[in-house]
Order: sequence, then C-alpha cells, then structure tokens
Amino acid sequence: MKINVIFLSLLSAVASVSAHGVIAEVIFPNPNGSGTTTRKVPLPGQGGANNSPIRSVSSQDPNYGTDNPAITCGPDSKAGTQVAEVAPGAEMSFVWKDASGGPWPHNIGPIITYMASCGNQNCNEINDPADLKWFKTEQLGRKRNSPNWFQDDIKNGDPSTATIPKNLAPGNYMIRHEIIALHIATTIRKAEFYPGCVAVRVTGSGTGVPKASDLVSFPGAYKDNDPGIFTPNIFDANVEYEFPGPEIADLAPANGGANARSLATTGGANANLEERSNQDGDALKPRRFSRIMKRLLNAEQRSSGSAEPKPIEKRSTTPPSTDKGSDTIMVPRRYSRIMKRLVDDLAKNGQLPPL
Ligand SMILES: [Cu+2]
Repeated sequence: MKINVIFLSLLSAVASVSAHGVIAEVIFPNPNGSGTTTRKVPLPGQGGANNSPIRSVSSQDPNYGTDNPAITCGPDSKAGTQVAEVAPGAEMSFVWKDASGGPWPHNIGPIITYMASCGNQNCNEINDPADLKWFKTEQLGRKRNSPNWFQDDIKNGDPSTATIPKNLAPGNYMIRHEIIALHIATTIRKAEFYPGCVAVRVTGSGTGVPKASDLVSFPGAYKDNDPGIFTPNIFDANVEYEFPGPEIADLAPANGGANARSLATTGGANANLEERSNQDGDALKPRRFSRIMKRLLNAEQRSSGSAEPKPIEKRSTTPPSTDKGSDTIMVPRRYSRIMKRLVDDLAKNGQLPPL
C-alpha cells in the first residue's frame, strides 16, 4: 500500500517534469454580499494589458532558492490596474494554469497564504513587494489520514482558496498565495516556489492587526534547509510535514480571550476548509454534535497555528460501540479535552448551542 503510494507519487512527478504554472485568475465575493468578481491576468508570454489585481509574472518556471528575488511575488512581477475589494471573512479562489492554459501539473507540497499591509498606498501602486512585511494567514499540507496533499485538488482542476481573516482591520493589503512543489525537494535547493500576489482592499470594521513578531520578509522568511523546504522524506506520508515560515499570525485585539478569538474565526467562509480537511465526517454521532465538534476542533487548530488536523487517538484503541440505536458516543480523548474546555467557556458566556 505504502509502496504503491510512493510509486504513484514518483510517476506523477516524472510525468509533469516540464510543465509548471501561475495564478491565472482570482475569484472573490463582492463586499456588498451579492455575486462574485473574476479577474484574469495575461499568462506569461501572452501579452496584453493586465486589468486585474493579480501581479503579472514573466515566466511559469519554478523559482529555486529561498534567496531568489522571484520568491516574493514571482519573477519580474508587475502590478495590474485593479485592486480587489473584499470583506473580512471573504474566501478568495485562485485558478492555477500552466503557461499554455493547461492544468496545474504538480501535487506534492503545501499551499501557504500571507498578507502584508500596503499602508496608505493602494497595493497596485507597490513597485517592489520585497519592501512589504508579511504575516501568515493560512497553510494547507497533507489531507488528514491520507497520503494526498491539498495541492492534488488543484491538479484535479479545483482552485485553491484563501480566506481574509474575519477580524482583520480594514485597509490595503497584498495577498501572497504560494504553492511550494516538493516533488524533487529530496535534493537541497530543488523546492519549487510558485508565489502569486494579489492587491486587495479589505472593508469592514475589524480591529485585528499582526504583532511585529509575526512579520517576515520575502526573501528572508525561508531558508534552503528548512525542514519543510529540503524534504528528504517527502514521499513518506508517515512523516509529519513541517510548514516553513512563521506561525499563523494571531490577529486578536488585545482584550479578546483565547477561546473567544477561536470561535470568532470559525464558520462562514472557513466552513469550506473545515469540510475539506475532515476525513472522519460520519465518525461522531449524532450529526449535530459532530458538526459542533468539527467547528471547535477547527478553531483549536487555527488558534494553535496549524491548518493540518493533529491526528486523534487511533480508533483501534477505542472499543467499538455495541450500543447501536442509542445516543451513546465513543469520543476520542483529544476531542473530549477540547470539548470540555470550549464548552465550559461557552456555558460561562451563556452561548452554549443546543445539542
Ligand atoms: Cu513545474
């Protein structure tokens, strides 16, 4: 089984050795709540005006080396004419294509999103995005209990997504959304960086700002020998993937409690991510309880800075329920601990949802 997985991974890596890609389109919900807007950037070599908020790049080729200037927003990136106006909590979708308009070819490695304030400037007026200070907002690695990466979904034609943090203060922000393809990163400096940048203006009245200690530069945030970039064990799904770069930024206003913050960032646009990362959808019953549990676990993961669900206790160590037809539930210990803490907190605030 494991050997098959490795074999298939190698096969797909070899099959796609000459094709690469870029962010070709961005789709985002309109801030007035009705409909979406799609903006396309001309593909490398295609020519034509860039009437999009996506920074154009000169090549679809992989960018190697963490000190490469192209690691910021792609090779020779240039601003388009547009800025995407989005509300906090909006889920942006990114369509990846190769330079001839074909599908994204790779499927191994993480999808990571950063944002940076452009201050009083519209982000499409930024000439050199290397001057920006970035904070991490999201990261996706392998799917839970699966050898497959979320990147696989892009190869299968789905867009990748990034959610504007729900409590982010309004203003001008650049989004840096990247795929790191690791299919040949068993050799140092062979991780392939595919960053793309999108100029946005965030509406609303959020108050969340990153701490100074959450801010990084590109180049600078990664090193060639970081465990998530030089990856000799990348084809071993049993080795947990360690994301490169900083932790996901904590945007809480100073007076918010830890649990209040996690709950505030759950639901809404994040529900999609939650669904995609959950492989145990029907394991917990009744269903309502399971939904609440998933939301709480998701909040817990977000607040601990990891988008990858931590493995729960193995089912084989839990005796199967013989009490069919009743409401008896076998709750793994980790769920139970999270549940107790968060439910206590909800009860204290009089917010306990009915089960
Ligand atoms: Cu490639």
